[in-house]
Amino acid sequence: MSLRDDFLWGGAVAANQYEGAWNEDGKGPSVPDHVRGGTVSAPRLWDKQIDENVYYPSHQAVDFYHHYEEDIDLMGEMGFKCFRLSINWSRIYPTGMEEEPNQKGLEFYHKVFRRCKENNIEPLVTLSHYELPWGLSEKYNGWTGREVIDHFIRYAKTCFEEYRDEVKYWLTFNEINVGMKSIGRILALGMQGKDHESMLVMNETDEERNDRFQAIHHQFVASAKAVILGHEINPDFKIGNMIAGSLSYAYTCNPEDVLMAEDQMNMNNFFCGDVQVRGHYPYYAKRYFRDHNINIRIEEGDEELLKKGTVDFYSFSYYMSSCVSADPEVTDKAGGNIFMGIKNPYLEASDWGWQIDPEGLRTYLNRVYGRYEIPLMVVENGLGAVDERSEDGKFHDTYRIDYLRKHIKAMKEAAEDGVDLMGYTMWGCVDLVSASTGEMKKRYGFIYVDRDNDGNGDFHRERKDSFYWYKKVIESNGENLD
Ligand code: BGP
Repeated sequence: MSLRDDFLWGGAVAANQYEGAWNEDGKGPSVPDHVRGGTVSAPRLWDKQIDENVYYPSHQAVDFYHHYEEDIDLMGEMGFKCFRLSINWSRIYPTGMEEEPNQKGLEFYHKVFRRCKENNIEPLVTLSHYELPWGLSEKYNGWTGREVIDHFIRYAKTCFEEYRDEVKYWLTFNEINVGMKSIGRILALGMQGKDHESMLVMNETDEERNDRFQAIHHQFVASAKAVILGHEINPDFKIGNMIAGSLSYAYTCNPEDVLMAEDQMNMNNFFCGDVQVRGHYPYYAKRYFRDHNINIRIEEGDEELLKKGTVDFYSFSYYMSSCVSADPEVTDKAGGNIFMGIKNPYLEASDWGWQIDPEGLRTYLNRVYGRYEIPLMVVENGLGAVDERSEDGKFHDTYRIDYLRKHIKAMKEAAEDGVDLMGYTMWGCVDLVSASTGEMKKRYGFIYVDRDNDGNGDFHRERKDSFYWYKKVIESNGENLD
């Protein structure tokens, strides 16, 4: 057997894309509640004031808030061992700044975790999945303000104490390395830009870039403090980081391309892991900061915290790979949500242009494990596709099964290679709102939800073919992939 007996099979979601009930039972607005729907060609815009006449996909999402029992039971039916979800920070602290938590918010997650337990499912909780309370974003320009660290730690402490006996596995920040790109300004860092600006902001001034790196530093410190605190509250906690897995290939064997690919791997992928696993900024940060005129304030004690607050395991999302080229003539771009590059002629792509690369997952797992030698977990992977109902009334999503099968095979190979792999949670196990485009049309799930891009539908759930397939995969611990 190539996978551990206690391998954590399951699925993953994020509160803002899944829960809905955006202003129920005392929840305050969060950054994504201010972001409109969009498409690949019409990027999502964000509004400072929520406009009653505008449709915001996160407001109802797919209504897990009122469907949690049914959803978790369906996950149980598939045999899930693990369910990755995020706690919506503004459900617990509505503006992020209250002294006392919102009891109704706390109670909701107790109910969720109890239901998981009844189904023998271990929760894996992300504390912050692009869900900064709007109040903090407004007051401090998001994570630019050092004060946000204290607000985050108060929230983390509440969660750790409250769910001490219900949750063992935690992640601090979802895809923390998204902040390494200007694209992460609003969603990952809660930094305010111009009203009605695209969420995928690509341009920034030098000063804005400096603020962005300051904000990332604050997240590093917050993450380290949370790890230290979590271990004090319950020494059995396993607390991980979460990286948007980005794999860059040199487009040719021209040494310039190779060097460029190395550089991208460092800056897009390894930078944050190096801080969170090794406990200090990587050697190449110095030159990058110098070359880009970046000067951040690292306060006394920060370095000590980074050193002490290293993570127990490394988790990541993996959807695609892309190429880089030093040749200005090579311009054929591949699609993607964050780290987009040049098209790879050897790969096919999804309907959204994301290049499908299962072998790349094996490469990635080996490279990361070789670098850090701590347990790894794939906490997001999957295929966003248009699902059409067949004439027999069912969803025959063979393309999704095919995608997952190849990635699971690659993951098993990596485990055979010797990589210490804890588990796999497929992204969007129940259809949910897309983060990059805000669409419902882009579906990932084993479970279909009746909801469309414009907010029509009654939220009822249906099993797709992949549901039955994944059940067999889990039952056989990954041996039966047919
Ligand atoms: C990751 C995010 C998720 C998720 C996923 C798929 O970057 O952590 O929140 O949405 O990408 O992306 P999309 O929803 O844009 O298809």
